[in-house]
Amino acid sequence: MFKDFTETDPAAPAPPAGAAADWTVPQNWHRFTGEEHATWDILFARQQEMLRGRAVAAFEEGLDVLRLSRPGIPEFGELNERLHRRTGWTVVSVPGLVPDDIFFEHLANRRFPAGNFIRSRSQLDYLEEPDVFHDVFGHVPLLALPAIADFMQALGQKGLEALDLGMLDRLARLYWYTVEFGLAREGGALRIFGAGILSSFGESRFSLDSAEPRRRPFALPEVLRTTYRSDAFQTGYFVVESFEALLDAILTADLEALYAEAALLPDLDPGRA
Ligand code: HBI
Ligand code: FE
Repeated sequence: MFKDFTETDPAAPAPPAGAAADWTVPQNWHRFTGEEHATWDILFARQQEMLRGRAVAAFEEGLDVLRLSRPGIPEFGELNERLHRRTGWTVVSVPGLVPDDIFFEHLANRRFPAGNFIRSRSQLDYLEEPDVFHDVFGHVPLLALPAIADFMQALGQKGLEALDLGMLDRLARLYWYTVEFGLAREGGALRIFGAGILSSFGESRFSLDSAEPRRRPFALPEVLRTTYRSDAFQTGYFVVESFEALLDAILTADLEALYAEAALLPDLDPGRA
């Protein structure tokens, strides 16, 4: 699991040395060691096996059209040729967590920031910050699907607006319960589409098979009121019926009105009965 990366410093720190004003850095692919590439391969093989029949169909298609199953950490130049051709998205390299405004500005411009490092071999299941495996294996395949590509861009735009309104905590819940921990119903079966689950060995089984967590139909006003935790498996998930419906929800909602409405109501616990 990873820590709550929504709590970045509002006093917008300067980018670290070597990073551009938008916090991007060259991927410098040749710098990855053989051990680091092998770490990717271990994680990839383990997740691909675990996710068989568990991930939404578009995830498998994305892995395929982006040729992500070739060994080693993907080289972004090559990955971007395929991804950009499909949906106009590109992956950019960042040193780690970036400030909220920078993050959403990238998404609003169809650039997905990916951590320029990989977890250590001794910590395959623990993530302090999103690394290249979480970001590229978890998030990027679905960016090859037009509805998700558009949804992610809309999250970027709405994230920038929410920052201005002082409502980022609410928008972050929408991000969390969809892009990170979303489930979908496909042909009557529950499937995973959130990157936080897709990139987690333990939670990819737990989220679908365990009787513990609640699974509720996705409803935007309810999501905006639902708290989450970032240091344990979720106690509740939201299930979308289609990505087109999800996209439509964010594009047609009056988020400012929903934020105001939510502010008058108590927060909801994701694990409630
Ligand atoms: N930075 N690199 C990186 N990756 C993220 O997912 C990220 C971030 N900065 C801010 C942020 N996410 C959050 O504010 C959103 O997930 C809500
Ligand atoms: Fe993520």
